[in-house]
Amino acid sequence: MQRRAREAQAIGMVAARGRSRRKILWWLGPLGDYCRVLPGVFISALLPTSLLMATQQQTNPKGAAPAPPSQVCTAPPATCNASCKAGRPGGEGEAAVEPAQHASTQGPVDMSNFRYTHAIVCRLPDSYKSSALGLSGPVDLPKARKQHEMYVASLREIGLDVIELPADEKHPDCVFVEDVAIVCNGTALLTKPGHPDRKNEVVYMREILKNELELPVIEITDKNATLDGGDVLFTGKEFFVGLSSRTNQAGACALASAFPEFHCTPIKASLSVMLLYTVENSLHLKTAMTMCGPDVICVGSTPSVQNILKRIVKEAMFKYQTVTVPDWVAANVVFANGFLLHRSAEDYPETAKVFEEKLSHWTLKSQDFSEFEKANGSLTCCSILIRKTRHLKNIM
Ligand code: CIR
Repeated sequence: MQRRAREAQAIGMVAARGRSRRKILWWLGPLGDYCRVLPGVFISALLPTSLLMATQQQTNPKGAAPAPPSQVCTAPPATCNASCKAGRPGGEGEAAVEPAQHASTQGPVDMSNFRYTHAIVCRLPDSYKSSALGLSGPVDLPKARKQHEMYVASLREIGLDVIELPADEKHPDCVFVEDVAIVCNGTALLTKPGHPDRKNEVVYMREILKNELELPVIEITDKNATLDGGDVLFTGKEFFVGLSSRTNQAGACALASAFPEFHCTPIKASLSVMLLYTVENSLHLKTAMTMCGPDVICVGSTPSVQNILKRIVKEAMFKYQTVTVPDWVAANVVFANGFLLHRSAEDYPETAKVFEEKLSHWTLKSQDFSEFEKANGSLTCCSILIRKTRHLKNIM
């Protein structure tokens, strides 16, 4: 591990200095205080559900300005000790979804949650070609490396300091760093990858997050929890967690506990999408939908994906617009610092057209990614985006 850390430095990684602290909670209402301090189970025992729901509606009406963090509290199930609806994942149901024609015309937008300073990526090991999970065709390794280099170059053009980890031959899927850590508000949560072959990928990531980026790192203690970062959709205001073959309810609860300042809603994301489109059941929630602007979700048009979107919209605490693309795999985009990195016209011509038409108010960057899709990988999978906030001591 130490050897890999030294290697990483040697290949020119940019290691940011200065400590990050948890976001300062600048406002806490009385109910918010209770929600943070008392275990959720205790809260739900104290207050009737109707009161909790009423409070929730009062503080977070859809379409209204977001309530300050911590005002959000839903009655959690007995198994979950966090502000999380993990006991009742979003089910089937109708919900209104508004298409975004031109998101930039919707008034002032808050970009702050989509501004980043750093990205962590990992180089591609040779073992990827033969041993990556869920391979659906022969990988052209030199082509894959070229595509990855372009991807990293794009992240740099977006203005990010890119920390490039050396390839780990023992972990053929190590290039998909997104799955092993979730970084939000200056705090990192190390995940518990749902596939046994990927569990040890967290070892090196822990080292980098703690010692190079100097981020506070939260570990999941529940031994039954599984959580892949690819199942975690952060909208800038709340989390949705796909319950999939890789992520379970205990994993969703762990996320909710790690980031109590945000509402967290588990969404059953597995069934139809996976059965229809993958052999190996390794698809994540974010494969078929990601943020493509503040409050705008980019989503595939297939019925099963639209069904998942409906559940999200129905359960959401905030209102979102959508951009629908014909190729559901190409709905996975990286939105950062006013740039939108999306699948190229060579990979998905129809979807690329939609981006040109509807999202050209962002700086569009297109990316060939065919060799990663062969292992169920998509654009967000290959990086962890981080915003290093100012040192707390410096601003106090
Ligand atoms: C796996 O099955 O774990 C990898 N072959 C693909 C991981 C893709 N990651 C992601 O969607 N976040």
